[in-house]
Amino acid sequence: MLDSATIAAISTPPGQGGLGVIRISGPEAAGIGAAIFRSATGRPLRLTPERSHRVFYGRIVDPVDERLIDEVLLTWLASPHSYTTEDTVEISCHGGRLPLQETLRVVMAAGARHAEPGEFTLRAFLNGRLDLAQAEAVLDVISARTAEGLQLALGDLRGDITRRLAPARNAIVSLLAYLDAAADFPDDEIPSTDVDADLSVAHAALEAVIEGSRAGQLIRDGAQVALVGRPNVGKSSLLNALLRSERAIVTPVAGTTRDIVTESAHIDGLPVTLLDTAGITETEDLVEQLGIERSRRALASSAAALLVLDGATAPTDADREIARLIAERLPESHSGNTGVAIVVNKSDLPEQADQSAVVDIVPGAPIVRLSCHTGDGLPELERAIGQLLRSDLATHAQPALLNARQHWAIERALEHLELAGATRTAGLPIDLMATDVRAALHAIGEVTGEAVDDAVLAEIFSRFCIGK
Ligand SMILES: Nc1nc2c(ncn2[C@@H]2O[C@H](COP(=O)(O)OP(=O)(O)OP(=O)(O)O)[C@@H](O)[C@H]2O)c(=O)[nH]1
Ligand SMILES: [Mg+2]
Repeated sequence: MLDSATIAAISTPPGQGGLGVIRISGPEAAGIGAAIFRSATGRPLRLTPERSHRVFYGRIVDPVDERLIDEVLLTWLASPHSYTTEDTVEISCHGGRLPLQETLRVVMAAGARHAEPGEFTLRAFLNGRLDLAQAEAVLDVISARTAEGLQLALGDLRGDITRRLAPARNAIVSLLAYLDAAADFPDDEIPSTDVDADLSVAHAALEAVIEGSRAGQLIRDGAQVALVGRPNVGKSSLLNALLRSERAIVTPVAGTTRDIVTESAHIDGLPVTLLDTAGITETEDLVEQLGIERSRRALASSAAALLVLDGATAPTDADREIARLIAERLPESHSGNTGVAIVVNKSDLPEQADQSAVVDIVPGAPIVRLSCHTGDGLPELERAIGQLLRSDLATHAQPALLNARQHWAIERALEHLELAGATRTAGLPIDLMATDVRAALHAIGEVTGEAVDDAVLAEIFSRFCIGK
């Protein structure tokens, strides 16, 4: 699927900006650059390998009539030291629609064709500069939403996923060598690679990556946190305080929030979706009842919940009812993590009531006293939310960013290894294992790119933007 055409595209986003960049990659890149570029000195542009990685100042013109198009900087990257490994010219234009479109037009007229989405990265992959996992990490780098997510994506761009799969791959290859030899020379004494050891090394390495991907998913996609409590305790005020903006309506009237308000925030380095819910209480009001039903559902679908209490009033039946609803979650969560924090709000008010009658219903949940009005206690709550979300993860697994396709491929590799193990335990002929072990190797190859077909590649790279 690699063709030898020289491709070009505008690599910066549409709209106006300080700069806009046009990227040209392929064997004709230097010739096209020279055809449309006029240097300030009047000397012709010579883009030779010796002059790679230099920047030239000058003008882009339409070579047909020498009409001026833009004043630019042109960067020259000779093969193989470029993103695609091909000869590459990057033209930094003024960042407006016309300078870019006109420059692209003369680039096309000089012999380039429009790049497909992701085609530069596809070429980097096909030319062996990036493996497939690295190429896909480019998307994660571009779309990272938090500093931590960016670090992970950059790690993957430098080959982390493939490195982490290497122990599994090596064990499987050595196992296969043994199985093939055993099939070919059934009577020979073959120095026994320990089949079980190889299987378990491979299994453990793949499991670790899958475990790590739960952490990675949290860092990349974040988690949903529901704010629940009876009317008027300050759920909407807390949402606003966490967002540092007046997003939700706050009034002294109980039953203010009737539908769920959903907002994204960054809390303790994680992308978090906050759900402000309607206060839960027994009510005759139909609209309010519907809102309450939604609150219950929001609670069920969230990774963590904040039970908000009004520290200035004594616990009510409604508080206890909600606490019980929340406590139902407890047995489901892993590793001693309750998935719930209790927020005792309105700590600025002089009269504070004893909340133990509610708190005791949710044993083990961290309790944070705070005031949405003064902001006291907010940093503590943010840390507590971060801990709630993170502690649900396997403690040691190093985070990994896997997309759905990669995740699925590794799961499949694991399944095949388990089948291979079962074949062995059942005492079936040893060469029967080889089919599954080979399939496991193939599944790993789908992540690193050694075993993907063109249709899959086309699908993967179509998710990229043009010019990347
Ligand atoms: N003194 C004090 N008042 C607060 C605090 N937080 C919220 N309030 C007040 O409590 C009242 C209710 O606040 P809301 O945020 O609307 O409460 P809610 O839980 O969203 O209420 P519903 O939407 O009706 O369920 C408002 O008058 C707020 O100003 C606080 O920290 N201190
Ligand atoms: Mg509200």
